[in-house]
Amino acid sequence: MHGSTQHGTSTHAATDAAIAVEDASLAHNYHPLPVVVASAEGAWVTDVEGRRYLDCLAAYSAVNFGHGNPRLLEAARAQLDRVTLTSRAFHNDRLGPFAEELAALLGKEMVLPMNTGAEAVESGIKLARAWGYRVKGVRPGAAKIIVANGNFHGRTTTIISFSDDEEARADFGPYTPGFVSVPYGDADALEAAIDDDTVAVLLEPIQGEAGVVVPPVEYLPRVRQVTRDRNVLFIADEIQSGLGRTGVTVSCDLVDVVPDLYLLGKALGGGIVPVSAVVGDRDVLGVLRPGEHGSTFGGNPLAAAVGLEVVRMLASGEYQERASRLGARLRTGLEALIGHGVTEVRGAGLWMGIDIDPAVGSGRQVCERLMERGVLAKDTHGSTIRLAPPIVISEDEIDDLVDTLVSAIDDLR
Ligand code: IF1
Repeated sequence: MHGSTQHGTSTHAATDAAIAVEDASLAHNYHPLPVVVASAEGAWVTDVEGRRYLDCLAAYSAVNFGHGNPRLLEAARAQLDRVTLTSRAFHNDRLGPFAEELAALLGKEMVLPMNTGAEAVESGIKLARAWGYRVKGVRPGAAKIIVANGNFHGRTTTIISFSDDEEARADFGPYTPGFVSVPYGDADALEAAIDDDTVAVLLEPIQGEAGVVVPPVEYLPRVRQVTRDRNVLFIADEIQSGLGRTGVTVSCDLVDVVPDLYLLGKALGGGIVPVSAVVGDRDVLGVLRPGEHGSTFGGNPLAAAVGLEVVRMLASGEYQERASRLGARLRTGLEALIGHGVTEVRGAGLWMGIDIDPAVGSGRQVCERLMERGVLAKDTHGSTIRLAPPIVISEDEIDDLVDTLVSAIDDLR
């Protein structure tokens, strides 16, 4: 990468010092690559040694619009000088326009604003249960939600209760009941799991942490049909897959499916503030009564101002078109590596999961060599790496990325 030409210095003194401070005072719940980011712009970050890296993670698709996006920074700066937090005990003048335009963007009627993705998922679970008891007439306390094997929906104790990833759930019990897990991509298994107590199905339209797993094209339409026929809510977790990442506004658009609830997060905050939301129609979101759910920061004016600008940037379709066009270029480049250290390439738009031949090395080993060459990426389980650069990446940078991946793999062979 031309970022690597900045790698003249081989010193790591500032990096080592920064990491040492962290080691002493930070919980070790991550195993980060040994790079300490100090600044960032567009698709690039700069570390404390002054070395530049192409960011191919974009904070797990929370930085879809690039680091320091001028429109988003301007929206944030303007709001910082007005008001940033009121709580929902009072109205603020940014939340209404944000909710109205976000709902319109997705063809829905209402928005429940929260902060993190997990909060949006938890809110979706609470909404589905309340709808089940108050509208569908499910037996009190009996509500069940169907989820998919290999899911990742966040880190709260209820959410990890229905995870099948031991690393995410071990020693965090007792677990929340009321969830049934079925194989992802198998609509027959999902249909068979529905019973009179089922209130919802919760799915990622494309599974992120599982390795960017795209289901068969007929899967989501079948799920939509079955849930409609059985009066079960279809909740799409678009927290990682949404907001332009896959070349469309939300990934359900790829197969023309409209769920009952969209869960959004990550890029909704423009990479500046945590913003998440549940988006749906009045027949579901209308079940909530005052005082039944909330959050200190949910819907704060700073978050709403940034979220509103994100919605307006998506309304033009330019980011979706760009992700689709650049993603096709990236996919073509990556597919040429199959049989040369890569066994499979999956994805949609500008979101790729690449399986490295285990005989060559692990995903982590490839990511370490990518880092040495000026590219930052993250492995998921085992030997898969995920590429999700900011959508502002250029065609030349896409081409350089593929060349750098070839070099990193060759270094291991
Ligand atoms: C970490 C990956 C992990 C998500 C989907 C909800 C959430 C996420 C589809 C919760 C969050 C993040 C969490 C972060 C790393 C990343 C992640 F899937 F993106 F790769 F962990 F598996 N639904 N995913 O992807 O959103 O509460 O984090 O805002 O936990 O390390 P959050």
